[in-house]
Amino acid sequence: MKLLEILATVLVVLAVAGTTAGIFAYEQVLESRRGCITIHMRTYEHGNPIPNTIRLKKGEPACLRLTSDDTTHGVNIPDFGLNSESIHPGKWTYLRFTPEKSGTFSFVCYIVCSPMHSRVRGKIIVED
Ligand SMILES: [Cu+2]
Repeated sequence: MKLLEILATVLVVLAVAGTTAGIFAYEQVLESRRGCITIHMRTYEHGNPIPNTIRLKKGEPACLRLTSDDTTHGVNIPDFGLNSESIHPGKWTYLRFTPEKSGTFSFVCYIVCSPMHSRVRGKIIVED
């Protein structure tokens, strides 16, 4: 009887873990299909964000899918008054917005991530 209880518990744990992993993987596929642009944040010393320049369309909803390849970062887009949540290595953070003006704008890191933190930046080109 004890063995059956242990086996049942293991099966329930595996089912819950498998379902959670499946939902997470499915969500990632959905996000990529929704047109999210993936940006890998990196310190200046590690090469800065990749890609470093992204292109968006004015008036069209945008989705940035952010992760870090080294340490914790944060994305700030001053011209749009936007901050992402903290971006941790191996995790995904999403920043959604609709650019309502065209031009070339900077995105910068707002979390001190390295001695050259102030140089962690990229470019957003919003086209009409
Ligand atoms: Cu930084």
